[in-house]
Amino acid sequence: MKKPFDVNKIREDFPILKRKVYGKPLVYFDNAATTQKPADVINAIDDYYKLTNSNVHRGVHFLSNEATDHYEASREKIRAFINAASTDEIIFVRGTTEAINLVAHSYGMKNFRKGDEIVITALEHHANIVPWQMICEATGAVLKVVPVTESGELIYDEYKKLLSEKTRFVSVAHISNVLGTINPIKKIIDDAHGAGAKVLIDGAQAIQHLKVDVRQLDCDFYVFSSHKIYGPTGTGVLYGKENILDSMPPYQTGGEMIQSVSFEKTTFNDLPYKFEAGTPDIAGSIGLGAALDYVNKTGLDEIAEYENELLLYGTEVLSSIEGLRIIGTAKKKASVISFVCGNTHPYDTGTILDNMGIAVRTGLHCAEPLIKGFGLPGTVRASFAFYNTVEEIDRLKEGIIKSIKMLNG
Ligand code: C6P
Repeated sequence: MKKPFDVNKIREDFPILKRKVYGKPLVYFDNAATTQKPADVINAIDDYYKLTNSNVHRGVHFLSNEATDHYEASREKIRAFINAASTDEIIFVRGTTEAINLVAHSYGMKNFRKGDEIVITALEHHANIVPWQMICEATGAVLKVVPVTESGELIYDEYKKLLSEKTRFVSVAHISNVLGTINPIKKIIDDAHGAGAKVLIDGAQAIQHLKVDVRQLDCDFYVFSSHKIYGPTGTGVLYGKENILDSMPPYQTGGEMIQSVSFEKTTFNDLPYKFEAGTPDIAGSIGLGAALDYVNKTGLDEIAEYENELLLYGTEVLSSIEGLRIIGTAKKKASVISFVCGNTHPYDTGTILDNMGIAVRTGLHCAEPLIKGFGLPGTVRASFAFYNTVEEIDRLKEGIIKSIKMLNG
C-alpha cells in the first residue's frame, strides 16, 4: 500500500508503542476509545508541572501569568484548528460528554417547551442520547430518532420527514463510534436550519480523522474530547456560535465564571469564562494544544489518507475470514471496523486477542440502542490510528482465526 509518511518514524514519537504485553509487542487497536499520546504531549504536561504550575486568571505573579498565557494560547490553537471566528467561542470542558450535557441543560432548559421536538439518530453514543432524554423529561419536549440502514447509513428521507416547525434541535454524531459511518453533516445542518432548528455535532470520533471547519459547516455547536486526538484525558472542547452561547445561562456556577457577587445578586463573566466555573484542567488544556501542534506538524490530510489505506486493507483482510461479519459497511467510513465471528461472544474473542497482545474493544461501545437494533449482544471493534501498520492488521487476522478455532472447539 501507498504510504503518505514513514509510519516507523511516527511510531518513535509514541513511547507506549514500545511496550510488550504478555511478552508480545503491543498492537493497539482501541483508538476509538482513546488514542495514545506522543512525547510532545507528555513533555508539555511534564514541563507545565515542573516549570509553570500555577492557577490561571487569578494571580498577579509571574507563574500565574505564564500559566494563563499557555492556557489561552491553547484556546487559540483550538480556535485555529476548527476555524472558529473567535476564542470566545471555545469553551474548555472535561470532554464530549460534559459538552453535550452543558448544551442540553443550558440551551435546552431555556428554550425547549412541551411538544417541541429534538432529533437525534439511531447511531448515537449514550452521551448524545441520555442528556436529551433528561431534558425532554424535564421540559415535555419529545425525542425523535432517525433510523439507520443495515449498512449503517442514516435513512436521509426519514430525517427529512422528522423535520418540522416543531423541531427545535438536532444533535448528531459526525462519525459513529461503532460503525465508523461518516454522516453527511453539512446537509444535516443545512436541512435542520431550514426547519429553524439549532444543531450540535458530536465530533468525538471525527476531530482526529478529518478536517473540521465550523464556519464552513455552519453548525451551532461542535464538541470533542482531547483524549481522542492524542491529547490527555479529562479535557475537551465545546465550540458554540458566540451569539448563541451569549444567550445561554451558565451551566455550573462558582469561581471564575462571575463578574461580581453579592448576597443579593451575582453577575456573570463574559465568554468563554461564563462556562468555565472553578479551576480548570490547566495541564490538560495545554496538553491538548500540544496535541494539535503535533497533528498539524504531521498533517491531517496525510493522517486521513494513511488511515483510509489501513481501513481498506483491514476491511479486505478481515472480510476474507470465514464466519466473520463486518457490522457497518457505509460508503463513507472512518478507520473503525466492528465485527462479529459466527456465534462466538465478542468478549471471548476480545479476551483471546488480548492474550496475543492485541487490544480491541468489545461489547456495546456505549451505543446500546444501535447494537440492539442490529440484534447483537455486542461487537468486537478494531479502530486504527495513523501509528498502526498493515503488519499489525495481519496479526489481528491471525488472532481472529485462532480465536474462531479455539471458540468453536
Ligand atoms: N466513545 C468509545 O470507545 P467522552 O467519554 O466524553 O470523551 O466521549 C464520549 C463519546 C461521545 N460521542 C462519541 C461518538 C463517542 O465515541 C464517545 C466516546 C468511546 O467509543 C468511549 S465510550
